[in-house]
Amino acid sequence: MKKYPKQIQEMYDSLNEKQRRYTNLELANPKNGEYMLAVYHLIPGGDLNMLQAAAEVAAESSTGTNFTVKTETDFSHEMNALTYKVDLKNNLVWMAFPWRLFDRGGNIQNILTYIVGNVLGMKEINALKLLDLWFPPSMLEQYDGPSYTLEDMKKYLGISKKKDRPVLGTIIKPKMGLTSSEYAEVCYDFWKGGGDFVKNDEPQANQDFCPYDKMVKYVKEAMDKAVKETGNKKVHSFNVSASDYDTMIERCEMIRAAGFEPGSYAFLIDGLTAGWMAVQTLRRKYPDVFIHFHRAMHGAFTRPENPIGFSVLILSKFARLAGVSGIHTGTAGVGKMKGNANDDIIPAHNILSLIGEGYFFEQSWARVPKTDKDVIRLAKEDHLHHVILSDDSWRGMKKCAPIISGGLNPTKLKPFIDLMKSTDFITTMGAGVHAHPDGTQAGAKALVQAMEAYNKNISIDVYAKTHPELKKAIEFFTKPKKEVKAEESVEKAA
Ligand code: CAP
Ligand code: MG
Ligand code: MG
Ligand code: MG
Repeated sequence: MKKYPKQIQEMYDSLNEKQRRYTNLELANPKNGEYMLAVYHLIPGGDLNMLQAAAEVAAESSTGTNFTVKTETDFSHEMNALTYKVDLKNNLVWMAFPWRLFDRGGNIQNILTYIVGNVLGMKEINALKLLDLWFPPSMLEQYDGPSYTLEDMKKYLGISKKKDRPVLGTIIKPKMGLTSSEYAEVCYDFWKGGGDFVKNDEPQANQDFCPYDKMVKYVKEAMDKAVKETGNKKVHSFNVSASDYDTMIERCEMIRAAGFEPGSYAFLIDGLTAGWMAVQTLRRKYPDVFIHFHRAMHGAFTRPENPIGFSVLILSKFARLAGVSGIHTGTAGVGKMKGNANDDIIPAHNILSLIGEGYFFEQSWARVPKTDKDVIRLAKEDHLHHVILSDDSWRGMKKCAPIISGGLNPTKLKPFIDLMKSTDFITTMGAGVHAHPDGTQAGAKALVQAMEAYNKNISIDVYAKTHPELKKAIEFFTKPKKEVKAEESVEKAA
């Protein structure tokens, strides 16, 4: 009998018996707490229609395969993922995943293996991109969420809430090739110039010209010297990514044994190339340390023109679920990497807020009773005022901080803050500091001066009149340079 709009009805009637078991366009209440919900952009492969292709994806990403098998049971059918809504105009499908499918105890890699695992390689799709996810409260409780947050780091650095500002950071450049002592020298120069935070670059490990133990030792000496001379606390984010668990832990323990006081060091992990097991291991083993997720390789999945993969929002939400303290979320095109507000700012706000807007789902990262109108109103505003996030564990999962880098320099600080409408992030400028005509210390001073100008609501051009390092930075970074004009990124089918 006729149930759905004509085109959908025809597609529904075309489903075979197996595909019907992975389709339920009348799912009463997807947000009943039993399901993790997902939205994919999907273009069918071969001669399949949207519902057929979606059913094949739902099968492969939950309990099924390409045929019905004799071993299925009534209970296994209850664990089927279900297509529950389609938007034929925009090639979108909504899918409900029984979250009991997932490994108990809060395992991210397990979920990804389902929802962006085999399905990305299926012949039944020509395009499949996971755009947004919604986690039910009953699932959130299984996951760690962040422990040491940007709040803790700002407190350690003495950044007051009243005069909030981003943590001013750099990445040591050249990306690779300095000896351990040369590396530490550059750290000292940045900290001496007034910077807060230095990170290893994403490939830093135990290279023969920069032995890890020597790098740790000399960074400690450089930090002690800079703290003494500036009177300010400093932080260094050490890349602890490694070939195996033992080596990663050995690097963490080496840092902790080197005498760094709690709060003065973070653990950087190349989350995609080292893997989610490494990310979650660090979160569980070191809840007192800022866990810094670098997302090298994410472009293979997230670039807007990639039809197969997942969005920056997906990566960022999983980082918060895993309990990462901060993750790179992109400069929304202000810097050198591709991206735009849709791609980068929405994720940044989502992982900061207690109730975050996604592309399709409003995600409450806490058990905020719908009746608690006050908390909901405050939570919606919180990424501006942090009114209740001073200790958001009170209500649920703590915030995860956006870390913004990729081609930024002091002239781009205000433009990015204006786009972000928040100073709740860490900025790390590599070339933006070390390419300064007068070197790293001047580059750091220029960054600090750009921040001062912002806080005083003075344009950097005016402020530069009395701040030579900023003046030189403006001249250097704004002189016309052949920029790779990124063609308008494919508007997400949001
Ligand atoms: C930035 C950076 C970061 C990229 C990563 C680099 O250096 O250190 O790894 O920003 O991109 O290696 O390019 P610059 P994203 O400041 O010199 O550009 O932050 O988008 O993940
Ligand atoms: Mg299989
Ligand atoms: Mg880098
Ligand atoms: Mg760079």
